[in-house]
Amino acid sequence: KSRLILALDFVSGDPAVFADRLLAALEPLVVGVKVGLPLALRMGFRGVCELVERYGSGYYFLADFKLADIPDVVREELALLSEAGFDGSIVHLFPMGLEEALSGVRGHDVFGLVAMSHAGSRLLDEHFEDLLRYASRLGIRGVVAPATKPGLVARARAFLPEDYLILSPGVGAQGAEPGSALRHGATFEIVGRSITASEDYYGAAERVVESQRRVIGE
Ligand code: BMP
Repeated sequence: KSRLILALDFVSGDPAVFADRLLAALEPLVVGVKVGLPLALRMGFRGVCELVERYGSGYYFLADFKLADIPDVVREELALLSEAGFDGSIVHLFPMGLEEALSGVRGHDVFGLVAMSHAGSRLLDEHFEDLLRYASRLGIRGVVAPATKPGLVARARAFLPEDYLILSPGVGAQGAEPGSALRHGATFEIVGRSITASEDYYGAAERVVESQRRVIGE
C-alpha cells in the first residue's frame, strides 16, 4: 500500500487512546509501526503488547529498542520481542559479535543500524563502511540508514545484497523530504512527528504517501 512506516514516539493525552485513534485510521496508508522506549515508558510494555495484538494483522510491528548489549542478552531480548508479537527489531551493530545470537532467531526480522540521522553522530559515520560490511555478513533482513544523509543511503544500497531492505528515518521533522530516501535507494521511510504531531494526521500521512508515489512512479 505504501512505503511508510509510522514512528509512534510522541503521543498526546492518554497514550492508549491516542495510539488507538491513529492506528485505526491510518491502516490504508501505513505499512508498519515502529514502537520504542518512549511509547513503552508511557503506556507500559503490556499496553504496547495489547496494541501489537489488536493491530498486528494490519501492520508490520517493528520493535525499536536499539538493542546494544552482549550477544546472550540480545538473543534473549529478540526472543522476548518476537514472543510479544513484534515482526522485527532494530539492533545496533557496533557491539559486533552477534553472529551466534542471531543464528537462533526464527520468524523475527533483524535490522542493523548502520548510521544515524542526527548531525552529531560522527563516530558512527566514521565506521559506516565497517558497519555496512558487518551488516551484509550477518545475513539479516536489512538496515536502518538516515534520510538526512542521502549519500549514505545510496552507498548502503550499492553495497548491500539486493534483498536487504533499507529503512530510512529522518523524513519530515528532521528535514528530509518525503520520497527523498526512496529516491536514493531506501525501501521504506520511517516518519514520526510530522504525522503524529499534526492535527490532521491522516492528511499528513496522505501527503507523505503521495510524494513517495511520485518517486516510485519516476
Ligand atoms: P521523527 O520523524 O519524528 O523524527 O522520528 C524518527 C524516528 O526514527 C524516531 O522514532 C527515531 O527514534 C528513529 N530514528 C531516527 O530518527 N534516526 C536514526 O538514525 C535512527 C532511528 O531509529
